[in-house]
Amino acid sequence: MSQKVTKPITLALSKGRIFDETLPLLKAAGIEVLQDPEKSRKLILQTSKADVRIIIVRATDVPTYVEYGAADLGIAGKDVLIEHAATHPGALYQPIDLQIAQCRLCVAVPKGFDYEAAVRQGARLRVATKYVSAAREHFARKGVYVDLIKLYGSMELAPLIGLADAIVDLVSTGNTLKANDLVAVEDIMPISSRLIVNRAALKTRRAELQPLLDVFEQAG
Ligand code: PRT
Ligand code: MG
Repeated sequence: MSQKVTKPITLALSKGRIFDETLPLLKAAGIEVLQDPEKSRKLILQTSKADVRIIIVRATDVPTYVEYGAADLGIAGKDVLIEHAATHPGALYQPIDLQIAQCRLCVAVPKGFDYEAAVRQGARLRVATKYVSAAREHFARKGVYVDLIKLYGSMELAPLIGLADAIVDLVSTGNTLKANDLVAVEDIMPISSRLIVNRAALKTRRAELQPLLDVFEQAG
């Protein structure tokens, strides 16, 4: 006689703003997270519901865990989802915009650099970014030729030391740009975080997932 062992529902989150802003949504569903990822080194966190656990992964890895079913659900920024979709189109079901971790994807240049003139003159701009797909699409839409330079962080540094003319980066308060004498010259798109769901889990575990989906639906 086989006894059915049910795997807990696994939600993939990144530490920091996404985790912090997801906590109140879980709380509203009566789900308390039992460890604090900033204090504990644990990467699998139990919750007050025995059938719901949280895994802590890098923000850019959240789509990968969900796509392959290691997590049933995840929460990731639209920035991360656009870059993931460029190489894994249609891999994830994205039902809900949770409106958390909001910011803007922008083009920024050093103060005093005449971006409009450079674009008008058809100069071939060097643009450093972590968001290569979103940036490529933006400049293609504008008909501007750019050489994209992929970086993994500290984009603000690139124009200051001559690696690039401009950057494409996320901006929330604007303090980071200001501190580095950069100015945002173009808004590409507003960014917020989305719930993503493993496509197979959505079919095979629908009944178990539905209460959580409902909670996030109300939040979004
Ligand atoms: O930090 P780490 O390298 O581990 O990973 P990550 O940067 O991908 O993760 P995290 O937790 O920093 O960001 C997770 C998600 O939060 C991102 O994918 C975005 O969708 C969203 N988000 C919201 C932001 C910001 N606001 C934000 N301001 N992500 C990054 N920033 C950075 C930005 O890149 C820039 O360096 O903060 C700086 C600008 O902030 P201001 O306030 O100075 O303008
Ligand atoms: Mg970060």
